[in-house]
Amino acid sequence: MKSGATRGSYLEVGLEIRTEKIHLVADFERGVREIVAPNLIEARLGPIDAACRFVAYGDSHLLAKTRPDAVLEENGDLRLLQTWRGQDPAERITLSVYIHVGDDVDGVTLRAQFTNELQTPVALESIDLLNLRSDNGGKFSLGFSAGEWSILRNGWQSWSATRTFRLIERDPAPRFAFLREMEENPANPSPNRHGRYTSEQVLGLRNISNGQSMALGFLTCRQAFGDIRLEVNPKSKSTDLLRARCHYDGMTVQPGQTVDSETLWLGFGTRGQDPLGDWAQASGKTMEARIPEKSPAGWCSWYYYYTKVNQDDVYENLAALGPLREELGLEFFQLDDGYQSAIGDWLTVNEKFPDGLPALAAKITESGFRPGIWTAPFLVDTKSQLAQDHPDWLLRDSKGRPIRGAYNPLWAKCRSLKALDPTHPEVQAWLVQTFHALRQMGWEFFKIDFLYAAALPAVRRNPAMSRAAALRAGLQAIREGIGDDAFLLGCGCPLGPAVGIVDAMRIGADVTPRWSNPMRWLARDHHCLSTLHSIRNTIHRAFLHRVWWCNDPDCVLVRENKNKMTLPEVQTLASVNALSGGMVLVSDDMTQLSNERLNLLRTAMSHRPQAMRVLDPDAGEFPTKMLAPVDDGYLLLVINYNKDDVSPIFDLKDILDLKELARVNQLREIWLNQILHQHDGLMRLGVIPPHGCRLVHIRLKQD
Ligand code: 9PG
Repeated sequence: MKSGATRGSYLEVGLEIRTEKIHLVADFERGVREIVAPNLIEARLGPIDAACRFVAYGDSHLLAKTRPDAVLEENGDLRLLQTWRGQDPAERITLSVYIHVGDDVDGVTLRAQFTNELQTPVALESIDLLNLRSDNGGKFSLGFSAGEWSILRNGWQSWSATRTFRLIERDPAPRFAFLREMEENPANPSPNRHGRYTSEQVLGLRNISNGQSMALGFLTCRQAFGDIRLEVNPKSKSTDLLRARCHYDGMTVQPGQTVDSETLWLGFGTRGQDPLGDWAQASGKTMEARIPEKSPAGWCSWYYYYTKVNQDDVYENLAALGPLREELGLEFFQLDDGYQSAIGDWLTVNEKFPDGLPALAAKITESGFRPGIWTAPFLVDTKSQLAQDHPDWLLRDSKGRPIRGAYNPLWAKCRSLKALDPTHPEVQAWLVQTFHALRQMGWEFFKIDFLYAAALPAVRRNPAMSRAAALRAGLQAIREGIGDDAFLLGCGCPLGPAVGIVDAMRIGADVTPRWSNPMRWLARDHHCLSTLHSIRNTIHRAFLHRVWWCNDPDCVLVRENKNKMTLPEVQTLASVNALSGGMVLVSDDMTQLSNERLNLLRTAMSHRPQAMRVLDPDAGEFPTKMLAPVDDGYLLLVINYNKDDVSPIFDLKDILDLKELARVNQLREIWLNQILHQHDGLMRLGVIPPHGCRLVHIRLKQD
């Protein structure tokens, strides 16, 4: 419902657009002066001050702060037009921002069009759809003090740390450059300073004292990586900067060409409402997310055999898994890194796999599993046949030197790898052919890894493609090669451009056969391989599951040998991954599993709901409580991250209304197989050992 219209004289001309949830106030001085959530206390921001940066005639220019022309379009959208004039006054660059407020979007959407009306190409750096700066009169508040905010920071790619922060916490950046390249957006390192946060594609904010919340995120990521930058003065707790930026990385825009920006969405909510979830739903819908009906379950070779895996290991595990297949509901059998003759040469095997790839796929299929295979399609070893044959396919720096795609101290043969340029038409054709060939051999499940390499800052063959567009083009070529019915799992992948192409996505760090990793302290690396980091991301990215794709929380390890995790740690990993509703692949030597550990796996596999909800996402890095609805009630998980025992009491009234509470039939702790009791909703969970958990089946009487 819109009740706004232009009114008054020129200088006072203004307009208002009102819906139940949003009031927008605009005028010809500043464009959108203020956006207010009328049902919330002190929830407002403005002015939005859109801007863009580009290079024309050899110089960098910023188009901002001009007095925009504001027009109320026929469909009720507000259009703001900003113009930059070139050397010849007839030549110009325009930035149009379209603002839509309406109940159909449950908030506000903003998108822009950048048009080059010069006689010469320009290089587009960035478009800011929102650029609120306190030094320019910008104001932002969400329920009084920012000291009460919980800030969700989303990492760039699969492995990047994702968590909530309080203002007193810093978002640290790893000490070493090669880690920042492999784990974070190298063009967007963690600020590592109090009050400063950069979140990729979406920022979630909640005022923890009054429950008011806001989500600000890009619905789309087809052509530009989008990020949200928040800077709060830690002393005054006032906001210095809130900015939503699309990054075009200097891509060429030809004379007469228009670039459509990604669409930004802004929404507010009170306690019990979930604007972050609303953003995710809208984004998944816009990007035509692929959501498999059933989350895959199966086996993966990596976390036991690593690169040393050989053909006999594969055959032995196939034989051991056969009898368990139906009981555990295992569908996929996935061979990971270690079979290939070189990184880049995916169709030829090394001496450890004498039967070759087609025979291997056939053998897996005969055993009743769907065969899965690992590749790192955008990485290349300089000694590979591919690099020898096509040195011109590599991504290069401005001096023409091939850039580093990955540095992995664990790869003995080749620690440093280069990256392929998927904007090169020949690379695209090679991707289609290679993946088509793998599919023809019988492989049906494709884990594609180290995908960030395609989106590293570099000089690209096609200068009209940004980093995000380059990655998406590469992923599309792979999808074309494997066909629509094959299962595609992304890993090490910047998230946004993969939505609508992959079926599943790794959403956290690799698990390790130990709870934590000393690199967290030694290298200040909060992204690194570590079971604890994997669990953290599985929890904080739970809201993306079955919305953008099927989440892959990484493998479960249940073995006793070659595993430094305690039994409670193994149970916690299995519980989080099962409860998440995402993929569950086990990665042990199945010929050596004890009955006890096999039973542990049976228990985990028989408790896989569709999805879970985090009850305390604002607990900081490590939320402790998760809940998942099941047919006859709920599964509740409570984790102890401490190094000492805890004996918590859980209040069922926090999750059940009084009617449901009266229907509680049985409370059973699953790992101990123990009946728990409640009085007036209060339930003692007993002693939880360090890094252990309690998984409670709350059964309700069915009426
Ligand atoms: C195979 C592995 C597995 C695993 C993937 C990925 O930062 N690093 O050095 C780093 C190395 C390996 C890695 C992730 C990060 O693991 O996540 O499941 O497939 O590759 O090499």
